[in-house]
Amino acid sequence: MNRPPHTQNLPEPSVIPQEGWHCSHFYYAFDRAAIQAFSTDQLEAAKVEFVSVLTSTEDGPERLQVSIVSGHKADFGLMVMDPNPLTIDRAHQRLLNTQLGAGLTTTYSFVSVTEISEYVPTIEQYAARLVQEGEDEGSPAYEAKLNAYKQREPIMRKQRLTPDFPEWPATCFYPMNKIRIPNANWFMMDHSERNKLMAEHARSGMEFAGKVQQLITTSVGLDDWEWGVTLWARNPEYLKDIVYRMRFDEASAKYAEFGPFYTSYIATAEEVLSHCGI
Ligand code: 76R
Repeated sequence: MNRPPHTQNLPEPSVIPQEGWHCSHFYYAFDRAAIQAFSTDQLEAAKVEFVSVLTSTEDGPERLQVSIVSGHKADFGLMVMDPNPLTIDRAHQRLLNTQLGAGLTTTYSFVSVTEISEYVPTIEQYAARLVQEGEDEGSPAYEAKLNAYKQREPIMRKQRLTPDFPEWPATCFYPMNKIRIPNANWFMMDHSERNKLMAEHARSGMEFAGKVQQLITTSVGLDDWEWGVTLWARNPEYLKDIVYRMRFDEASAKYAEFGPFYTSYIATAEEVLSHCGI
């Protein structure tokens, strides 16, 4: 089909991002009154189906992680990622359509996409930053640091756009905004100033290497907040430590506001059922 000239360089209409994946966080609670109405046989069959729907990989999303939620905001959560937002939503609908779906209520959801932040330095920007920080261009130390970044950059890129989930027990999700009020408006600041604050932020994040992994997904235009923050920790105490540490970074102290925190523990579907006494 002939396209009008001004659209000829545009990609075909699609729900699939040109790079990266869609991401949804879903939270559910069991409706015990509804589940009590199940016969023993019905409940046993429903539990088998629940486990199979949450573990089957057929036509499923690229990533699906189940966790047990602390506190009464929810009983369990799913973090689901795929290039196709409908494949993600299908996983959620499929769960609601199981027999146990009649005994589930939805408590919260958050829709976002992955991206490479505009503040992640390119190789050239990283080289310039090394010089700014006092390294002599071409010196062995400069070359070593630059080479290390060249090796790390593609791995980081993949992990930001199409991440593997860490094998750590604790996770925490919260939405956040950068505020827009007089005298503290993130979006009115020069890029160079924002870049400086994000570099400070990244330095304090890197102090938690090996303890915390983060995935920042963007929800501007997609959900009620601007970003979703997913953290995984080797131990839940590091969740507290990193969030406290970052409260002192100007990017968070002055400009960030946060939504509800969902703290949860990675589990299998069977573990969710037995933990919740279903
Ligand atoms: O991607 C990178 O590793 C490059 C450096 C970096 C960027 C660009 C980085 C590093 N972050 C970036 C962007 Mn982050 N981050 C948060 C929170 O609770 C709070 O105070 C804030 C919530 C945490 C805990 C965290 C952790 N970061 C962002 C952005 C997007 C800004 C944009 O694009 O406009 C937000 C909203 C945000 C928020 N960050 C790191 C971490 C950690 C642990 C790191 C080190 C990364 C690593 O080496 O893996």
